[in-house]
Amino acid sequence: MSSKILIIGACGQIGTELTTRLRELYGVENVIASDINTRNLDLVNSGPFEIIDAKNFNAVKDCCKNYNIDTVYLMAALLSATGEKYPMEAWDLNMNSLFHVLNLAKGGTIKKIFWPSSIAVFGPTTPTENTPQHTTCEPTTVYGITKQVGERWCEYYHEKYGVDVRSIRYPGIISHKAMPGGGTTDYAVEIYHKAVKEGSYECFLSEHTELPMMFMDDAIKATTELMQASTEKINIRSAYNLSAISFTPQQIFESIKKYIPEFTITYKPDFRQAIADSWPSSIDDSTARNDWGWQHDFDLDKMTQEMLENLQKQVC
Ligand code: AKB
Repeated sequence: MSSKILIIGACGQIGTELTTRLRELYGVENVIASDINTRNLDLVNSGPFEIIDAKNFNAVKDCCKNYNIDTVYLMAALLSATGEKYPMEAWDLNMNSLFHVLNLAKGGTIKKIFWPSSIAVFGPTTPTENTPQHTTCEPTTVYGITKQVGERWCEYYHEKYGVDVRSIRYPGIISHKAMPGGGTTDYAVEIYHKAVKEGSYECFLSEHTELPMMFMDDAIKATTELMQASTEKINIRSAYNLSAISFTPQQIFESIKKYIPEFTITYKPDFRQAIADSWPSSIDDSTARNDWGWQHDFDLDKMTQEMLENLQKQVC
């Protein structure tokens, strides 16, 4: 039987587009999508799909064995804003799901893991501009703590048990297919939807809050390229810094206004402002660029054009 890929959390914002891309690369039948429910029916009906609770070790193990899974992409997680509301649930899901796949790899059931980390590993004591690959990481959110601890465990399992686990510190990801849920960077997706559908947006971050961001196509490209890179190119087994663009709510608003001049914005910062304030404004990803050749394609205006074109088609 040929080896296969399992995506856990396939119905989420990144999982949805990652599933499509991996199926293009490796064939529909070789990529098993899974999630805790069937909330994305297009995805559920587009190829092999299993309902799996990422916290259930036996469910993950049985699926890996039944399909002869070789590689797992673990995309299930509670993000920064939701994690602050449900700290124990975030710890439970984010840590136990990681241990399950690390232990399956340690035991030889699977061979390779992709696990996403995040800029949330950084905190107020981290240098905010061009944040280096190796720097102070004192996160102040539960989500950030799970990602920072997860990175340590990934490196530990690689060093001690030879587990081939690879990871990226994703910035905020912007896309027009599945909506993000429960993140602090979600405003940068909502703003496009509101611009197209309502012509105005009330932003939950202040106008000058600069954060690292990336268009989904770049995030998917980075993920597949990292996983395809030969082992000797992977020098970081915690998680790679990854960067594309940084902008503020004011700058994304101005970019949208070039195409929708009547668009208006107001600012009403909420609890997510403190989370955003604890994160860097830009990231130094030279290690990823040097090690496995990472390059981004989308700047702010190119992303805005792509987002508006696609969202306008959905409205028509
Ligand atoms: C969030 O805002 O929580 C996520 C992230 C930066 O990891 N998008």
